[in-house]
Amino acid sequence: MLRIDRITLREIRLRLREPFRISSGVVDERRILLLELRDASGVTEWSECVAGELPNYSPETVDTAWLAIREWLAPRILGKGIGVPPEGVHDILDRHVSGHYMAKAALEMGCWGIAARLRQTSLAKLLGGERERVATGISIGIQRDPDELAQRAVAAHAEGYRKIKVKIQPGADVEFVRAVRQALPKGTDVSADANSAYVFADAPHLALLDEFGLTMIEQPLHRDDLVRHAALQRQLKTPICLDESITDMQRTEDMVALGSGRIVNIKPGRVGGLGMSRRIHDFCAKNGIPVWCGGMLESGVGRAYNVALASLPNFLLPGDLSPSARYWERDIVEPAWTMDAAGMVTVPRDALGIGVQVDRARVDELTVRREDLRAPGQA
Ligand code: OSB
Ligand code: MG
Repeated sequence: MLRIDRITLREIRLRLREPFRISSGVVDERRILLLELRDASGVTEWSECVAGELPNYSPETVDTAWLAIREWLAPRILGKGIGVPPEGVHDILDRHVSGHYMAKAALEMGCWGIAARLRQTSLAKLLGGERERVATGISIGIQRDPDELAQRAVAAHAEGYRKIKVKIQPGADVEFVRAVRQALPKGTDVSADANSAYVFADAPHLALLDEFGLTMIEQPLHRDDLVRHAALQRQLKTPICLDESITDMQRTEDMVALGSGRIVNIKPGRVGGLGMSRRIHDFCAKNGIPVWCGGMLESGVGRAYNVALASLPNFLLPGDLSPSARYWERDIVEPAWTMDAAGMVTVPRDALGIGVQVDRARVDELTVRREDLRAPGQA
């Protein structure tokens, strides 16, 4: 059993080394919501809420997540006995609270981190992860022109990344992808992510991407549009991968039933946590759908949860699990996340909990707001 008696919410600001542009917006300084959970035994662990600054990728933001956690979600687990492993947390948080997946996930994942520490094991082992190292790809934001993008893709490939994903949008797609494909060695794993920038009428245009042999095109259409994704998939040779659309089990089942895509990007923050990530993973494995772990420009805390998850067996494609130095001058964890020359990240299987230590002094320095939530009657 675990029993969370205090949750400290903090917002920190962390500047990206360079702005990251996707079809729906750009971010240069991350507002990161961190949670520090304390078990009644005194054990503590950190988790991260992946909500963004603006409701462009998802309806949630840092501010809505803070509100949801404080008002509706944290009170459901504070002071309550929770089984280990904490598979039941998802349903406790989900009952009669719709949406707010990222807020739920931050709490749910924190419970997994605490549970691992209580069991004196690593998060990766507690989850049932098997890999000792996981393959990583890079997600490159939209650039000024095709040459600039191609240069970045070449540099990333030289660093060892095993998948090059480029963000696309109308006006920055076919010629950009062509430049990347031409600049990289034949056979390099290249994919494109549209973050819902297209509509179904763009199908003939998107079919122009087929000639580049992409591993996938990620989320071309609106998050709610599984029906048109299925129609689009029938017109494309390139496999569609769904990201924003996959928020729970039903959506994953519907994707498979309708044929809305052939690959799934799992982000634990987007689906309400690690328990649901694992259920989606298992369902996809049974249905022959490869999955990979997406990223949300997390700090080293959020990355730890992603890396542990990506060590499960059906994570068959490289994840967006770039090392700390890709994002930050300096991460908030020790050790910082690194990638070897073969594009592999080591899973901290033999460490306790999430496997990295938070640099508390630095987090204190970066904190712009803080709130302690406690179980009723708790000091
Ligand atoms: O669609 O995968 C996405 C970042 C923010 C919002 C959405 C996405 C992304 C990324 C970044 O692609 C992946 C990473 O963390 O490196
Ligand atoms: Mg995506």
